[in-house]
Amino acid sequence: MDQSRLYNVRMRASESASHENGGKHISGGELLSSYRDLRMSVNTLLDKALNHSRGKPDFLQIQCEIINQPIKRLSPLTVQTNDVTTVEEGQDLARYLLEKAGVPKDMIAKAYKQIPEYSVRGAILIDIHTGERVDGRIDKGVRVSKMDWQRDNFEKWAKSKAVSTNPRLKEALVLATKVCNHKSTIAELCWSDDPDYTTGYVASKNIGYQRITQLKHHGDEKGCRIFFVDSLSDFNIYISYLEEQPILIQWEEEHDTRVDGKK
Ligand code: PML
Ligand code: MG
Repeated sequence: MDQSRLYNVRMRASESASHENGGKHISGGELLSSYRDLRMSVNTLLDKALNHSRGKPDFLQIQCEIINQPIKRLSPLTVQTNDVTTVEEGQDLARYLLEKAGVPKDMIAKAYKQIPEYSVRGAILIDIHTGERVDGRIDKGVRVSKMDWQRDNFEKWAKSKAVSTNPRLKEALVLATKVCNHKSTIAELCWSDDPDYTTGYVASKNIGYQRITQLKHHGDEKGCRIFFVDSLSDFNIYISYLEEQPILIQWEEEHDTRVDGKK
């Protein structure tokens, strides 16, 4: 067995029935694992599914699959935390940051009008020129997969940046770094569907990963994940990048840059 080969390990859990049969989404998770660490990796995702604030799963699936494509390494987006005192202040800041990232103001307004209609477990894609949803995945949305950040390197990064080793931050930063690395992604807007987690973020290549401490009220189970996209001339290639391209986040202190781009 070649120990350098990695497996994509993914989990999904839902209540009442499976997702495709109308069950309520409880939890999902993604990681990359060596063969040697597979047992531990499966247990990590099993723990996540069994101890979740959205409820106890009645349907739970964990899948392991060898990765055959070359793995691309990316530096994490720069991270900044914006403390806000109300959800209104947080949402105003999110709109401001989306505009700064390159999404036209009227399209941000159009997207926000649609958010209450969505009940999607993955991400939705919105075209920045029309403000229309373009993924066509109805209530499934797009699930970004095949990505991870090895623990030692993540912990070294967190120590150097004086941020906590919060696993949610890690998972979301891995995903945002992968998504924003594609030239067709202009920005991502996200907040959690977990009722006890109010921090969300706006991310893009130019503004980095901008955490906002309140994007929803405590107790609210409605999450949001929107990718604002431009020039999707080849929709299938974009989706295949999100779902299939294996990515490992790799932080190198010597290549680190500040938000303004200087060393
Ligand atoms: C999620 O839980 O699904 C998304 C969490 C987004 C924010 C993570 C953070 O930066 O703390
Ligand atoms: Mg969640």
